[in-house]
Amino acid sequence: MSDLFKNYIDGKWVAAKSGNTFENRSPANRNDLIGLFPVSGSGDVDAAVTAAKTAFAKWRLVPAPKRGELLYRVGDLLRSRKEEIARIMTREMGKVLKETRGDVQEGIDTAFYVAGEGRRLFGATTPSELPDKFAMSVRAPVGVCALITPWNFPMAIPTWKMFPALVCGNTVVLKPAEDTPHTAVKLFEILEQAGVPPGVVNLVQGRGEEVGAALVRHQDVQLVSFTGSAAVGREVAAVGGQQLKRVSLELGGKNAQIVMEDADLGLAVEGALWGAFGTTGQRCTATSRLILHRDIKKEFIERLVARAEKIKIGDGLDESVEMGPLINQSAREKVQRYMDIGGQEGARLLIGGSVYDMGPCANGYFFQPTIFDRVSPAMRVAREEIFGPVLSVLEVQSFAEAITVLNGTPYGLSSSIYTADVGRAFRAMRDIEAGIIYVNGPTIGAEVHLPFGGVKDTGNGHREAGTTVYDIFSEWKSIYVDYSGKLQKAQIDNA
Ligand code: UN1
Repeated sequence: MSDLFKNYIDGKWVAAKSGNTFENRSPANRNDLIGLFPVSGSGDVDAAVTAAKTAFAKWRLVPAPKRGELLYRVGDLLRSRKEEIARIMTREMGKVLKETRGDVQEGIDTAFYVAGEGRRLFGATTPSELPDKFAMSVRAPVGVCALITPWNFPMAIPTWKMFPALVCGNTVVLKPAEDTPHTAVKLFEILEQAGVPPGVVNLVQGRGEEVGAALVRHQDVQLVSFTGSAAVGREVAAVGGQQLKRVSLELGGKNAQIVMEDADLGLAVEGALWGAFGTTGQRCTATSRLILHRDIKKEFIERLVARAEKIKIGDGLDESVEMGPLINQSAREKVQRYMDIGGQEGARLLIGGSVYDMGPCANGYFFQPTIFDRVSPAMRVAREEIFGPVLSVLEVQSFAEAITVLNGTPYGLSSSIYTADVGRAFRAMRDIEAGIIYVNGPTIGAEVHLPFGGVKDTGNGHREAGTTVYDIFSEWKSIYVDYSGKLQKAQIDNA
């Protein structure tokens, strides 16, 4: 008998109305069945949204510092179960334990950071232009928020949406990725244990086409926060646009690391390895392009390849393993397709390029660390998000060309430059078109108290994390209090 998991709606664990379930298997070993999870539909979404709508009436009136205190409890519980959840996450989505511990840590960091915000959520007071009149702006909750999240950060991303939503006084329905339902269950166990009131947080498992779509079009959902592909993001935005719903999108990336001829090459090699092959290249912030100055290119590639060849591939639960599998069969097929595309376009394969199925890896979705050389900016392997351990190397002759090449993709999430020249570093900070820029560090590793998001096709202008996330999850109210006892006319009486 496999473990059978449920949705969490209105404070109760319930099966999907259909009674159907789907299997969740480990990407490191298809024979490892983790459990059965509900195949939900629009009826389940309706129940969850109704619960969230009802709960909103009370939750919005709970003082924000109290809402924050609940998040301190959630943070404490997450911390006490960090190792357990990291192991569950590695088993279910494949990245190595060190990284899943980091993923849970990101949830813990967010919990404590956001909990403190319960005593801030600052608005502004400002003088009125009229006598005996007071002016201020305050934040108000938006209402029922649908959170649709990916599998690559199954704790960090749901929590960095949910906790800010809650502290602002919203209620939420989470639809986690089909590949990581178990981590979501763990998060909800903790929310329940911490005492989050029924209906304030709801979990509906299932497919994006059914659950996600039903949430996005539901009339009682005021806000959709989605992290995933640009293709799905466009559909979410279209429906949200028709309904004039607030939609926050966090989409793809084609992030590049520039290495100039004056850089510390050892440091830059380490950065490229971590950025490209950490999380098996499956971060929105992963390094998928390496822009090398021609003077150091040969030496850099030799050092990089020598290190990449030694990366130990395997089950992430083995502490000695450095790179786990891809998430599923279709992800691996996609990466394989890009091997053909790169080859046909004239890119040269330096290492990798094939599935990895040695020994115990035969039953998982493993792929070799792969590096393409002789990539030019117009090639698809230089422009499209592959979401796997594939790095495309582009050669440049100058700093100006490096910046032009870095900016030459439809995306603008993360970026990096390695240089010892402070002037170049500042010019890069000014001229790079990306939401996140690292100087002498890899493209991955954003911290929770800075804005996270990107420009161009990476999103629609919002920034999660930091203090900017509250502009997603709250409405501004401008309030004027006239205590003059007479009708005062702005722009007229004081002209
Ligand atoms: C993602 O890539 O989907 O900045 C999120 C990072 C992590 C979050 C990544 N803190 O790499």
